[in-house]
Amino acid sequence: MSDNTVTPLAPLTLLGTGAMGTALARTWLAAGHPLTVWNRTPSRAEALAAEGATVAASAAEAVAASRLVVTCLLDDDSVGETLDGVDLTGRDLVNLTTGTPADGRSRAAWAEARGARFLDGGIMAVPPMIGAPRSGAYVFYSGSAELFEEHRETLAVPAGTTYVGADPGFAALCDVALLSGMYGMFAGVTHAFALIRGEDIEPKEFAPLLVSWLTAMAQSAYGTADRLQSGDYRTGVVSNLAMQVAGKATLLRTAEEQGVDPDLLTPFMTLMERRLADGHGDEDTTGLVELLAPGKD
Ligand code: FVH
Repeated sequence: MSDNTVTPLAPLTLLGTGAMGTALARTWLAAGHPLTVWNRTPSRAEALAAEGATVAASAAEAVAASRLVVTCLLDDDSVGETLDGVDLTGRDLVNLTTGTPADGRSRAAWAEARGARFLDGGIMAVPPMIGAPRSGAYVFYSGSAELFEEHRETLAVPAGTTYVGADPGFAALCDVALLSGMYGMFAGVTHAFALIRGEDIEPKEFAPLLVSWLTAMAQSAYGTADRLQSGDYRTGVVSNLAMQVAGKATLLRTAEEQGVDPDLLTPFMTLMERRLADGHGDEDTTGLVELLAPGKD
């Protein structure tokens, strides 16, 4: 005889129904999780009520409704304001609000002092990627491993899950490190388009060339990682620093010829020159990490 019993999906509470909170909420509702939501501005939660969410009248009421409580608010201060005076005893608090590593660590201590287990999260996605199969969306998690294991399936509904350790600051650290890498890339893309601006080169024709070059060059991060871990910055070097610094003049002169402000380019060039002047011309750019973060090994 087959057992037709259906295990009910875990209920959860979500505080914050802004753009990201709403996207998260919709995936849990669509998957069949009982969901209680609260938002400071109640009108922003109304659409979710029509989709099956229970809208709580206060953050305290929302927190009381479920063991698993997810926050997706503007910043760490708004998390503090929202949960100020709310009883967190026995709750599993998952904070998907973007913050710094120090925010994650202090929020963990704060939550634990109030009787809650704590997991911090860094969302590597924009709202349209949430719940979209094959979008590549995922969330870095760090903090209580027990909490993560217990709620892993529920947390995996909106996006992939990557647990990066018990230190509650690590999710934010990985999140911000990836975002910082992204802004370096945006800077390069901006400078490249500025160079061709006003020339007889269509940006739309140039874009695929830029994307394929950056995609190929991004692979160099693996070599950088190998050298950082071995401490040997000379092995596996493909383009040495002496050659790259010599080429710098061409890049800067081209910017000048094209009437492009070199401000996005010069900080990196200056770092390369400093490392070369320190006698590291046979390395590649790996050693610049030491210049940016000295004395950390
Ligand atoms: N949207 C994105 O592209 C990024 C992708 C990566 C992750 N981020 C982070 O997600 C957090 C929430 O972002 P969001 O997109 O939902 O942001 P908003 O639509 O602006 O909604 C903000 C919510 O926060 C509430 N809120 C703001 N201040 C307070 C406060 N003092 N007390 C209580 N709630 C507060 C706000 O409420 P209301 O203005 O509607 O009343 C919204 O619910 C964020 O950390 C991103 O960095 C998103």
